[in-house]
Amino acid sequence: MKTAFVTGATAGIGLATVRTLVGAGWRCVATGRRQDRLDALVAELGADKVHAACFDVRDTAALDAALADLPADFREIDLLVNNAGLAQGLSPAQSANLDDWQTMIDTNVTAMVVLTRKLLPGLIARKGAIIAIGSVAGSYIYPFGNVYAGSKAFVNHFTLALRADLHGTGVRVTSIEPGMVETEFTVVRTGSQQASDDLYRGTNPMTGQDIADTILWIATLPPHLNINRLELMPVNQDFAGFRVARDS
Ligand code: NDP
Ligand code: 8X3
Repeated sequence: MKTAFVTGATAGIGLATVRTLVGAGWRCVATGRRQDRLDALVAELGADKVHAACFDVRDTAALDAALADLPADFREIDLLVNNAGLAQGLSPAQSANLDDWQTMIDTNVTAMVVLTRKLLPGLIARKGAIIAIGSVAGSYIYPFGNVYAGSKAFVNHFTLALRADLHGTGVRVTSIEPGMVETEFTVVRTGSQQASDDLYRGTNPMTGQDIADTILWIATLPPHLNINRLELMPVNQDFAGFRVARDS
């Protein structure tokens, strides 16, 4: 039985990914800060299939403790899903809150590289795989995206860079770059369930399950195949964003 380590498994894409991988016969380490949701996931899927690791990914000491506490059956990681992340307080750069910027950099960038570095020796030993959830925001700029977009460009690019360093190891590395997925992401981004509902209404966005199914597909391809990067959008979203301002 293969084992995955899925960050951000208390909601959205990560939650759907754990359910999907376990449904396909995997074990999962499920991480997040909300213990109640992790406990519910273990109760739903079984303690033999899911190990709950409750910690803040920005806290390296807590990460180290969580890794040291992994039960024997969950220690040999075959797949790392770098998913935990957020957009917070999106606003014009000139009026942005620096704490919001720091939170996005610490979570989306620093925590991801620290965890990846710590799991790499085991992933190499097992010829495992890394799948990161970047974003279309890392390739196409939109107003107020600033640090979120920059952090996701980092995720996209760091993940591709791992391919080069892992040359010849047999480790597979994929950057998944989604557009709009209806999750709790926009509730966090705007601080409002109503704003989130308003954004998605009538757009037929992707779901966490769409991305989880994609992760399972990539993770179960024959070992000689590597999807380098995969960009997905709902049909109703596109990337035509040029604007022009006129002098008054
Ligand atoms: P959700 O808000 O639904 O889920 C985010 C997950 O990340 C939660 O499980 C949350 O857990 C976890 N997380 C956030 N901060 C921390 C932290 N400091 N420590 C531990 N866990 C943390 O959003 P999505 O499922 O949509 O987002 C998942 C990933 O997908 C993110 O990286 C996001 O940038 C990316 N993405 C999302 C898109 C979208 O449209 N939804 C599009 C493109 C990319 P908890 O709060 O319990 O700690
Ligand atoms: C966020 C992607 O399309 O919602 O990562 O801006 S989108």
